[in-house]
Amino acid sequence: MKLKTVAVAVLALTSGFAFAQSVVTIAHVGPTSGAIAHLGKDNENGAIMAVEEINAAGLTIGGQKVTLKLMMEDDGADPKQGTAVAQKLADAKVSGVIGHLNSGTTIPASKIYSDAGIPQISPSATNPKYTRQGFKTAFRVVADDTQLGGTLGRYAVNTLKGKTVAVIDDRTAYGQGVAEEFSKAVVAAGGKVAAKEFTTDKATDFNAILTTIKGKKVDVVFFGGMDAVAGPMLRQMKSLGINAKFMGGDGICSTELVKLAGDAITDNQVYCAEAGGVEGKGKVGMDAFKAKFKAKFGTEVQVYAPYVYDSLKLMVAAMVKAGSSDPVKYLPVLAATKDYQGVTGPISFDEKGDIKGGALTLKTIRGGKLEEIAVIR
Ligand code: ABU
Repeated sequence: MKLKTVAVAVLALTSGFAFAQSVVTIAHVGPTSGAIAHLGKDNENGAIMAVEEINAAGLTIGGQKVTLKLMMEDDGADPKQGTAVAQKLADAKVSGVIGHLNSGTTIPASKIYSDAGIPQISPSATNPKYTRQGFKTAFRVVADDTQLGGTLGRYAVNTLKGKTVAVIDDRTAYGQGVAEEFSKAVVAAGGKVAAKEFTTDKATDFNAILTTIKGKKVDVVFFGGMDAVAGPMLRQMKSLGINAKFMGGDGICSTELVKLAGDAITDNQVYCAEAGGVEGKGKVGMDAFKAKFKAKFGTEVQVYAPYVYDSLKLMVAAMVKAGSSDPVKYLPVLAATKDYQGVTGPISFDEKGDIKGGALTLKTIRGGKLEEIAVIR
């Protein structure tokens, strides 16, 4: 017993990482302040739930009883704050990172985690670049903007019968990327992009760009950005008498959008897609998660809390399988994840760290509620 304690102490002293200690630290990062704090908090709550469940069940890694500690950080959805937080976590030698929420923070932070050898799983950043930088430490459990924008663009033309569309983006890595993919798909499907406008992720006044768009008499307005901007934009569309369909990616596909837009939304006017989805028997686990989440936090899931929950649990599962929380040891096991059964469905990673066969859930708003139209693979 004594020998074992000494051996543990020596390992702890000689290792850069906390793998020989009885506390393993995983960090969650998202914007828990600012305009999309409701989304950041949603993600953070997913991490809290996973950690509490793991600790309650008891965790043993490499024969040692371990307590999991969650470090919770706020990046404010700001790329500079995101890299500052990433550096802080690298300096703290955390065993892994779940985050960030936004592509604009996830991508620059991923270089810091890669340099530090810290595995990172983003539960929601959808810009394809994140996993195309050649970093062995970067993983994503959702579909990307190529799938999101492409599917929505085809749906706008083929199903909604939109002949002309206007595209607005918020100039973020996510907004620009998803808007570009949407535009490409619209054109490929035989539609026309009649207007391209942009705003910012902090803007509140869209009258100038919406007045230009009104003059183009488009069938569909697509917004590449987040719900905090989409809500007021929908209100101003209504004030200006623009009756076009309104589409967006996962950034607007939240329960909060309905509150932010108020009575500006009519049934079957808004279409969006979550970058994941479950069908059939998979819905049982997801529904149970949502009920448990509501009972614990008193709020509905916004979008990505279940994906955070799965990300954290699968990272810990890789540590258990590797018998170590040392990233050098568990990273190859994490990369080899195959058919992990999460509440968001089965998760396997491809060679880039992307989820294999990622799904999308197409949704609309009816009666003030987000309703699922279809899960698309
Ligand atoms: N995927 C939507 C929100 C996060 C992001 O990619 O910026």
